[in-house]
Amino acid sequence: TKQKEPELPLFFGWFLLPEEEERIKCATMDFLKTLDTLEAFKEHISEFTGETEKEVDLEQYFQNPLRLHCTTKFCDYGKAEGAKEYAELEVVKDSLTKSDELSVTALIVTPRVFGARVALTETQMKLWPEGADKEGVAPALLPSVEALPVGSRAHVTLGCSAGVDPVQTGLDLLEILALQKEGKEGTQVEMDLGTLTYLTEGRWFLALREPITADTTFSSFSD
Ligand code: 2AM
Repeated sequence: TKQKEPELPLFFGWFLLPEEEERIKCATMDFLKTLDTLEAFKEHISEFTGETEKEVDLEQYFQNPLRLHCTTKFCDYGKAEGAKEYAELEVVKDSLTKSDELSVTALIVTPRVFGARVALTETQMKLWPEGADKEGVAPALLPSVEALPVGSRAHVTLGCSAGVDPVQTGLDLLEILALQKEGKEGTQVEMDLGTLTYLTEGRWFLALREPITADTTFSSFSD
C-alpha cells in the first residue's frame, strides 16, 4: 500500500525561546515608548492617526503576534509554490529542532507593522529559500528588491496594526531598504539604541548600535 504523504506545515522558521521572547519584547517595547514621545515622530503623527493633533500610543497601536519567529518558508500547508521541495531539502530536515542564534540589526515602524530586521549568517542563508525576498512584491518595487542582498527580507514581526497581516512586515522592510539605497533618508535622530531615520509616509528605521541576539530553535509550525 502507498504511504500517505507527510503533511506540510503552515510555515518553517526560527522560533525564539520563551525567555528570549520576553527579553526582546521588553527591549523593543521600550523603544516604542520612546518613539511616540519624540518631536520628530509627532511631526508625522497624521501618517498613523489620519489627524494632525491626535496622539498615538504605539504600544496599544500594534498587536503582539503569538510566538516571535523569523519565517524562512511560508508553505500554507502545501499550497504555496515550492513548499514540498523546501520541506524535502536535506538542510531543512537536518536543521529541524536545532538551536541557532539570530542577530537583530535594526527595527522598523510603519503605520502597518513593527518589526525587527534579522541579519542572516551564511549558514542560515542555506535555509533561506531561493526567490523568497521577491515573493508577493509589487512589480514596481521588484527592480529595487532584486538589487538588495539576498536575505534582506529576513525579519521578526513584533506587531501589526489592526487588520494588517504579518506578511506585510517583510514587504515594508524591503521598501525601507530600497528607499535607503536610493538615498531617500529624511530626518535622523540619535537614540540610545542607535540612529533613527525617517523614510516618508510614516516609515521609521532604527539602525541598532549593537545587534540584539536571540536564541532560537528551527522548526515547522501548523495552526
Ligand atoms: P511574518 O513572517 O512576516 O511574520 C504565518 O502567517 C506566518 O507566515 C507569519 O509569520 C507570516 O508573516 C508568514 N507569512 C504569511 N504569508 C506569507 C507569505 N505570503 N510569504 C511569506 N511569509 C508569509
